[in-house]
This record gives sequence, structure tokens and C-alpha cells, in this order.
Amino acid sequence: MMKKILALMLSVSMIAGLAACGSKETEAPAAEAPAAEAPAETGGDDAEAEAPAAPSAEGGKHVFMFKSTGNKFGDLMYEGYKEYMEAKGYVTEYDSPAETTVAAQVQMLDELITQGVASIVISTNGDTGYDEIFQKAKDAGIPIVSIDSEASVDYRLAHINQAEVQDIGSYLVQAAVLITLGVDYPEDKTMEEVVAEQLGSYSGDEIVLGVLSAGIDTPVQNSWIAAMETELAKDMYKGKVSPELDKKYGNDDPVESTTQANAFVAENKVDCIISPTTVGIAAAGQVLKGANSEIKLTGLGLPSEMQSFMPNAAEDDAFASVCPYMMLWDVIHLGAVAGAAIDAALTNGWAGTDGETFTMAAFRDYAEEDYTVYTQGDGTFVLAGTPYIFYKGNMSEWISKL
Ligand code: RAM
Repeated sequence: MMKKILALMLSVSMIAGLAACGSKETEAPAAEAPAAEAPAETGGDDAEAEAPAAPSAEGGKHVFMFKSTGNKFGDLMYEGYKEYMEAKGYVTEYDSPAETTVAAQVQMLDELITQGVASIVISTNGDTGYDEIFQKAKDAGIPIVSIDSEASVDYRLAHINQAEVQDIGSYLVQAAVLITLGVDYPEDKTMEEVVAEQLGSYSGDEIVLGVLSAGIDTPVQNSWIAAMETELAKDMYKGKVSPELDKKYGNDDPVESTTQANAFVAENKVDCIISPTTVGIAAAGQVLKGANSEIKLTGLGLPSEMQSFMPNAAEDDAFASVCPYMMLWDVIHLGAVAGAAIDAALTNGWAGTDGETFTMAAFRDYAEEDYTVYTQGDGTFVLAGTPYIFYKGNMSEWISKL
């Protein structure tokens, strides 16, 4: 009975253009299509911009810092953040270093804090090396919220988590195994069910998965890799899929990611590459397609950047493309949730402590929604969304949006 209900909800969400891959995603469709027509309209909302500025916006501009420049994932998060913040009367700025390093972010933060910014949202390049600079921000009373890649719990109010870490790791492994076995994205069952069925009768060579990640120290990618390893430890994979992931690091740089993808091709040891970064997956798509490689690809990608390496229409043969299906979440919405958290901190004293709630006002097509802080380990988090699967059944609707 449970399964039937889940299957029904899944197909409803897919008609809506979103394919969910587990029980938690049934509420996702809030994020729907109309935004697809107006992706970049961030500056023209004069009526809303005239609303009285929040009192704390007087402190100066509100900074959104991504890991580095030239990354559309960061640009789209900022788009959502900026649009939300501007509607509330704040002035925002997008500052990211050219290099994806801790040192480059620290130097930039130092300059910004000295100038006197009002708040900081950041996706970090490493776990360590920020203490001194974050302390400087804290001393100046500048609230910090991290997004995508965590900042230390000692300095951030909370981390805005895109989707459950374990879900992302599990789904990526499940997708890679199914793709290796030539199985289309299952529309009426969970991927886990189909993996269990398929591997139950599988007697071929042990499947080997590769990972093309961002930096070796990047917190968010490392948390997903750890989640992939947890997934691979499940009984159903024993003797069928290697528990060892072959990991390479492209540092979220297109050139370095291309070099590492070429190394996978040259070594020819893996069946499928999982790239949990939009930069890595796009570079790998280009390399695998160019080399006419038998190695397949999945991971976290932007539909707009992956359209040449994926099926784009329901009638396409998914396996004629190097990446038959992949995942991500609504990046624009994610950025807006960070904006709502900062607004709550500045106007309501929201401090990111366990159980506290803030409201994200209606934004684009997203309904007003409350977010409640939860604790995991020694940090506090806000869960912004759920992973979406992009596959031949919905790619065409998402290419213009993300
Ligand atoms: C990249 C970044 C980011 C990651 C996404 C999926 O652009 O590395 O950290 O979350 O991809």
C-alpha cells in the first residue's frame, strides 16, 4: 500500500516536471516551471524594491561569496539570493575569488569586513583556515550563514543545506550502478528497489565507480563522497560493486577537471564516473563524448550545461548519451532561502539555534514557507530542498531554468 501511494505521488510530480527519487521528495513540486521563462530577471522589480529597507540594511551591503568565479551554480544561487534580498530592500554584492582556494576567500573576506559589510553568506573551499577571519567578522557583529559548503559551526549562525547529504550520496551511487547496467531511470519505483532487483541477479564483473570531485578539501563534496561510501557498504552491493571509489580531483576548474576526466579514459578502470560538481560533470561529459568512451557519467549537474551530454526528449535513447540521468536541486530557490535566513537574523534576531524557525516570503513561484533549524553533530542546519533527478522525461523543461 505504501508503495502504491509513493508511486502515484512520484508520477504526479513527474507530470509536473520533477522526478523525485525517494520518499522525502513528494513535496518538491512547489518549485515549478514558470520561473523557467524568467530566469535572469533580477533587476527590474521596482515596485518591491521601494518597500522600506529593513533597518539593519543600513549597515552596508550584504555579501554572497561563492567558492570561485565562473561557476554557474554559484551564479544561480546568487540570483535567487539577490532577488529575494532586493525585494526586502537590501543591497547585495556577489564576491568570489578567481581561485577556488581558502587563501583567496580569506583575503577577499578580510577586505570586505574591513570595508564594513552587513552580512555574509558563504560557500567555503575548506574546513580549516577561516578561524581568524570569521572571528574578525564575529567581533564586528557581522552575521555569517553558510550555504552549499559549510563554514565552521563556531562562526556561522547555521548552514543552509541543499538536500540531505546521505540522500544525495545514496542516489548518486544508485544512479551510477543502474546506468552501468544500462537501466533507464525508473519512473515507478525507487532507484534503490531497482538496484536491489538488478544486483540480486547480477553475476558479471565487479562494477567499479569513479568520482571526479572538486577540491580534495572541499567540505561539501567530501560529505557526499562519505555518503556514497556509506551507501556502498550496504549488503546489496557486496561482491557486485567495489566498495572503493576511484577518486580524482579537478578543483572545480574546467581545465583541471578535463585533465582528470582524460585520466579516467586513459586508465580505463571505471565503469561510470560520478561527478558531484557541476564543473566536473560538464568537463567529464565533454571528454567522454569526445573520446567516444564506454565509460558512463552521472552526478550533480546543471541541465543547461549538460544538454549536449544528456538525452533531451522523452523519446530519446538515454544510453546514446554519455550521461543518461543526473541530479541537482533548485539552486535559485536555495539562494533565496539563504537570503530569508539573513533577513530573519537582521530583523527578528534569528540566531540559527536548534528549533528556531524563519519564514521565507513567497518568491517567484515558490509559496511562503517556514524553515526550522535542526541539529546534526555539533552544528545547526536548515534544509532547503530535495534532490531532483534530471532525465529524458523532464530535461527539456529544466534546460532554460537551471
Ligand atoms: C559545483 C560546486 C558546488 C556543488 C555543485 C553541485 O558547482 O562545487 O559546491 O554543490 O557543483
